[in-house]
Amino acid sequence: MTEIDKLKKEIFSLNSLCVLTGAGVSQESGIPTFRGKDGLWRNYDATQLATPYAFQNNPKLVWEWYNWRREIILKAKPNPAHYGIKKLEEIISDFLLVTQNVDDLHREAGSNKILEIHGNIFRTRCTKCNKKEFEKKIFKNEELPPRCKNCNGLLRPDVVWFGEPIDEKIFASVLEFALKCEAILVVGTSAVVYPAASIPYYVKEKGGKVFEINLEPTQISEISDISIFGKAGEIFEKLFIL
Ligand code: BJW
Ligand code: ZN
Repeated sequence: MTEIDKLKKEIFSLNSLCVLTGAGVSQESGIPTFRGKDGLWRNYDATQLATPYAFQNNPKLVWEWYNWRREIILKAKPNPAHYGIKKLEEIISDFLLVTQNVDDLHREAGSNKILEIHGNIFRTRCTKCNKKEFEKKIFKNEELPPRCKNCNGLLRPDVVWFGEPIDEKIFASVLEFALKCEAILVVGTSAVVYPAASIPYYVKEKGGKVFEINLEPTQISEISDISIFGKAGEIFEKLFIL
């Protein structure tokens, strides 16, 4: 039996499943990941731009990066990994998708039971009055950095940067589910960013199973019951050929 067959068998016997996704899930949709050679933009390291310090020092530069990403994302379509995860939501009664991605592609693929723990790239938040707005658009270069229509405060992307806490209520819901689910499927994340990377450990500690799909081994592979190495979209296509 191949690892894919084993995973298929496990999935069809589950009553509850948590899926944790990262940038690798959207790679086949043409969206760059954060780490490795993919994570470079105009010679800037992506992880250095996703910080409150970068925004404080140069909001225009950080906005240019987010605007460039918005442009790529707006052109992108969900791939078989997004659709496969949506299918899992239909098959398994007690289901939760926890995504670190801000690109909205899971929702575009039809996922409903989803928590976006690092926010959403199309939502802005006013740094002065806190007003949030969601619009799938690209800003004109001369509009950057954008200002609040309400109070003229500086707008920021409503995403979670390094050193910033994840919304308390959202993370409480994630933990509640992680501590009761039968298994977690971790897809396309390097699992180096906390607290997201701790979620599979909570599941494992409570006796749940851990499954992983990634191009290469990660820290999660050590605690994983089934690891499948390859492109997530291609693996989901194979998983659901019934
Ligand atoms: C494929 C594929 C294909 C490719 N198919 N696979 C404990 C220890 C050490 C440090 C910390 C700790 N706890 C907290 C910290 C600090 C920090 C942290 O974790 N640092 C580490 C890097 C060391 N964490 C934080 O700061 C967090 N906040 C926090 O802890 O707050 C505490 C606090 C409490 C109270 C008050 C104040 C503070 C916040 C972390 C926020 C992360 N934000 C970002 C940006 C989001 C917005 C945006 O998109 O711009 O989130 S950074 C970036 O990394 C982004 C991602 O969601 C996140 C994870 O990356 P991901 O998704 O795993 O992508 P990659 O590129 O790393 O990996 C891609 C993977 O896919 C690879 O494995 C490939 O092999 C694979 N792949 N193609 C399958 N086709
Ligand atoms: Zn405002």
